[in-house]
Amino acid sequence: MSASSNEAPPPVVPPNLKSSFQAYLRTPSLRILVVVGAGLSAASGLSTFRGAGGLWKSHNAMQLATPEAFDADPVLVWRFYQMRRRTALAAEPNPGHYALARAAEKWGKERFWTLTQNVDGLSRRAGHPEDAIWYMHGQLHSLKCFWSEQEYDGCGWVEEVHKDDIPIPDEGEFAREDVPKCPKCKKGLVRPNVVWFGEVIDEAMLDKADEWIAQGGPMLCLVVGTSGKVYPAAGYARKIQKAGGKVAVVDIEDRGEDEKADWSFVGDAAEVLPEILQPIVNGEAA
Ligand code: BV8
Repeated sequence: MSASSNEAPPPVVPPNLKSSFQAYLRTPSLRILVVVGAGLSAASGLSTFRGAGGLWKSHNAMQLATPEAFDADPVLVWRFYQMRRRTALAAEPNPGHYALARAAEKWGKERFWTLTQNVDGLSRRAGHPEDAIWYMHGQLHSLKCFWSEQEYDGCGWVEEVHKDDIPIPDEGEFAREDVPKCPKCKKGLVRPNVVWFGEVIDEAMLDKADEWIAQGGPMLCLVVGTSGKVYPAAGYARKIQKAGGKVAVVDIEDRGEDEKADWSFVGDAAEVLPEILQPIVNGEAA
């Protein structure tokens, strides 16, 4: 093993920005709310929603992630999700996922709580403590019953599936009547258990997030790899700022201005997060 491979990777963060941010991490009883988007998984090879890879077969992901789209063409929507399940299962968590997971382990769910918009399962596979992360938009690897656009919550059947065993090819011949029926009520269709546009988000968890912010005290919203276009996820940085907290943004684009950030780290989340969260992960900032 050559000496060079033992050396830490070259720093990606400007030293003065990093030292200012890491000084703030040492604020006694600081609490951090992390809001994660598709950019965290980009280094794992998963395309983002609005980036170059955001289109799929001339469809826009935003048009397919709705109950109306599923009601109109369940085969097309299932193909979109099967393709994403397959690529997610074939991908590996990256150092950004691990940095967030290790920091959550160190500080615990009360002081380091992650809200992820991602449904790819990579945070879970990085060992992110389950009680310290909220999968706001659901998970690709979970299924539920769907009746129709009006009653899309179906009969309540839900099942976790972590293997690629849903019999729906993302290419080739497949007819509407082949879309799996709900095994419980036999009436509804099986759909991905994700929150589509226009569908409500877990009210209890939304209240929990507002209570977390209302606790006050020193707070930081760490916004990682999201274009900040989807609500309510996009609203937390402002809420924390209004409550007297600070905001740090990690994005491959300079989104600091958009978020009126106190720190804007421009770079790959897979490289930036392990570097800036080092004081938490190695126990210096307890
Ligand atoms: C709801 C699951 C009640 C499925 C998704 C208030 C104002 C305006 C509109 C609304 C509002 N409140 C509610 C709405 C309506 C709607 C909404 O927000 N619409 C938007 C488009 C205007 N919200 C809802 O419907 C939500 N429900 O609020 O219910 C209600 C309902 C109707 C009306 C009022 C109230 C439900 C939203 C959930 C939708 N489901 N996903 C699936 O995944 O298939 S959202 C989808 O977009 C994904 O979850 C995705 O994560 C999310 C956000 O996208 P991003 O993650 O930000 O990804 P994007 O590609 O956009 O950006 C990537 C970023 O990463 C970029 O900044 C890029 O620069 C950066 N990047 C790239 N590479 C890297 C990187 N950064 C770091 N490192 C890298 N290597």
